[in-house]
Amino acid sequence: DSDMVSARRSSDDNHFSVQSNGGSELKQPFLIGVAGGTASGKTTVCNMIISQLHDQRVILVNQDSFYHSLTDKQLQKVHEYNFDHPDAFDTELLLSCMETLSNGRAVSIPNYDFKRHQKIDHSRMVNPADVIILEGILVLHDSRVRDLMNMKIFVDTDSDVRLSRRIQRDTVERGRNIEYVLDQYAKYVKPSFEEFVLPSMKHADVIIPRGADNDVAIDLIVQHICTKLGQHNLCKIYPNVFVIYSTFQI
Ligand code: UZR
Ligand code: MG
Repeated sequence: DSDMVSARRSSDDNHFSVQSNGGSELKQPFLIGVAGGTASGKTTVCNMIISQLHDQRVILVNQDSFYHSLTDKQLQKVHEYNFDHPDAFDTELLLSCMETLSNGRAVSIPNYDFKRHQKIDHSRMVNPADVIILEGILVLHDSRVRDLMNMKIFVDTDSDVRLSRRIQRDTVERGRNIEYVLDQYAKYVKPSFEEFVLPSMKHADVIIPRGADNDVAIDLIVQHICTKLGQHNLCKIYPNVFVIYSTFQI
């Protein structure tokens, strides 16, 4: 199949470079994007996938980490800032971090403080892994980010369920008042969902209805990842075969 063919071909093309670096350039991680509206259960779906991938090294990257820091001027009018718009994110930085990770190299990912709406000084060093999951409302919006993904998932949960969860989370966990949460939802969250998040669903390979309640969908996704990783692991054997072969030739 196509994965095997490309692995074979690249081993052939890089006959000697494969020998010199042990074929490490072929150990490309499997990159998964998980999008969906606010409070759709994206994080829970990701954690369920991760807990079922026992034998793999998995890392989770959140699009929230790439929020732009607000300027003093924007902070004074924070109620008028649209955190649900694609421009709220530093997509160039997200793209370069994901490219680095998908090339199997470690990268430093920023940390974001939801209370201060600012990047935190210390960032998180993320090591390469077998599976990289990128989660966030708009991870399927930018075509360059989508093109890096081996699998694109959209978590499709009813809007009323999402709004009630959002109210719960923002009032209980983030100490916001309900008037503010509802105002934000009507002014920015819902319009941006309709304009940017929902249209990105057409790019998904898999749509999960009812989010984290859907055990069957999550099982199927994990099965698929394992199958693909099996192929990736097989691919990793090819460089060694070539190394032995070329050693004999010499
Ligand atoms: P999830 N968000 C904040 O509330 N504060 C911030 O500083 C940055 C983001 C919210 C944002 C969006 N909207 O709806 C939500 N607002 O985080 C996305 N207002 O996070 O996918 O976990 O719901
Ligand atoms: Mg979340």
